[in-house]
Amino acid sequence: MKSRSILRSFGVLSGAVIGTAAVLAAATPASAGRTYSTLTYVSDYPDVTVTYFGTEGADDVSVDIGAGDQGRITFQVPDASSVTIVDDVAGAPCRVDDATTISCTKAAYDAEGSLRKVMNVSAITWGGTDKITATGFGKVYGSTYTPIVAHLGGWEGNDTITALGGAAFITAGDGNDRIASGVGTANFRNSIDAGAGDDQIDASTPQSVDGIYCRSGVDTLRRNAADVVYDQANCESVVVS
Ligand SMILES: [Ca+2]
Ligand SMILES: [Ca+2]
Repeated sequence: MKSRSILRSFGVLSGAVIGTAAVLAAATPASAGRTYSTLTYVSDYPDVTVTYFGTEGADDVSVDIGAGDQGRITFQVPDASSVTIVDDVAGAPCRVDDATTISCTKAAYDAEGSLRKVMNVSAITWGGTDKITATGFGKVYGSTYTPIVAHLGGWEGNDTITALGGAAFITAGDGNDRIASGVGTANFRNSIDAGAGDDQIDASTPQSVDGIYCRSGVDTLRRNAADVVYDQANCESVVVS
């Protein structure tokens, strides 16, 4: 375990800051001057977005969205010296399990008796060569069962972002990134935005339906016929399988 003095933080947006397009609100010292306003999530009260923020260093974070109503959402950061919850909904769906693990229920009642459901889960890392992995096929019950969407953001650095589970929304940002989109979930199109850089995108997993931006740089894309490429001209090498 590395002994670097890094504040790892993690938050649940409270109802007070979840508007029609809420912005990440947990107080994490990323680089000075970074604009959080580029990240928006549509999440109306009483729905909740749970967000893990990495650091400017090389992060390795995985999130598993468990199946079933009692399944937990688990973040693991194997090389962290500690993990911290910086903001939580009253009723506390999240807890620190150990020095490298935080887990959350999919729903919890707040002090006013409102059931707060987690509809979106995010793992955001900044600079550094980061690894983000999402697994699971978790859904949350409302009037119907709805997939919990994993938002995975790598931003700068040469990142490896892998979504092996259900609904995924991947934003790789700058850097030469390796992106893989897994099987997806019914009635939801995974979203992949590779950002600038020479990226390798694998959206070819059977049953996954992806919407893809290659962006600038020399990109390699593997996809299947059901996928939609929004900027075909920016995808320098494409294999359809
Ligand atoms: Ca990129
Ligand atoms: Ca390109």
